[in-house]
Amino acid sequence: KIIADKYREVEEKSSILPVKLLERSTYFEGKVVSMKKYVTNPDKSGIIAEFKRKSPSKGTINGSASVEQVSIGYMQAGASALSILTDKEYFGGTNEDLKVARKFNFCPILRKDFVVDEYQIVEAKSIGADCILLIAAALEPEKLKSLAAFAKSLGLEVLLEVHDGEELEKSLNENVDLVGVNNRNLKTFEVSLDTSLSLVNRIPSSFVKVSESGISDPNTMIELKKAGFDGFLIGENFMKSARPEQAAYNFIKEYRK
Ligand code: IGP
Repeated sequence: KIIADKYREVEEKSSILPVKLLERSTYFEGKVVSMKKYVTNPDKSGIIAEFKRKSPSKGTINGSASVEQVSIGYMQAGASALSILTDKEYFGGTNEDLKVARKFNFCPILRKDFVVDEYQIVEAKSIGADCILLIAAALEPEKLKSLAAFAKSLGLEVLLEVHDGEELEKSLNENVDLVGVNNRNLKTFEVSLDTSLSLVNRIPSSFVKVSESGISDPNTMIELKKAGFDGFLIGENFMKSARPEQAAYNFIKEYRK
């Protein structure tokens, strides 16, 4: 359903605003900051801190947070990178959110959306993203590969999201930079960390490994790190707080103890 809606959205937008216009945006010529490098930098926490107002599984998570304040605070707290939702319909995000985060932060930014078309990749680049998400469950392997190649041609990095071994095997390709294992099953919304633990050793070492979703305890992060993960994508656990940046600060402080 989300994917079908996304195809419709892209079709409408791409006919209104031609790619040529996007190419003239402020960020199109800009330098990309490597998510791969920041996530594996041992001086940083490995956390990709997410800005997410709502989700299909939880409804409203935070209706009042400021993307400027939260994104700056996440980075001051010790996050390695940012993930900004830009899907409006299901997650309450906007391209403007990512632009604001870009304006105030030098770190790598993941554009969190459901990419189904090259148009969205040009758009990601034009609003200042460094990395895009490609979801194995939503794309045919051939299409995923060509979208990944297109992202690379613009200098963007690619995070491939999988949630089982089959998806990993059929969708992994050389244009991918980071592999994210989503602990949340997108069909049932059930969260299980075993998803990450059982897949980590099947991801070749040339890829940066990210565990996504449902991480709410610094000890869990320690366990995932020991198992071989470099990166940790954390959203709700921070965003459900009235001060997400403070929640991130406390979490990272506890993790470093
Ligand atoms: C963050 P959580 O449980 O910490 O809020 O999860 C992130 O992994 C999650 O938002 C996510 C997501 C996605 C959102 C993972 N894959 C794909 C939208 C689309």
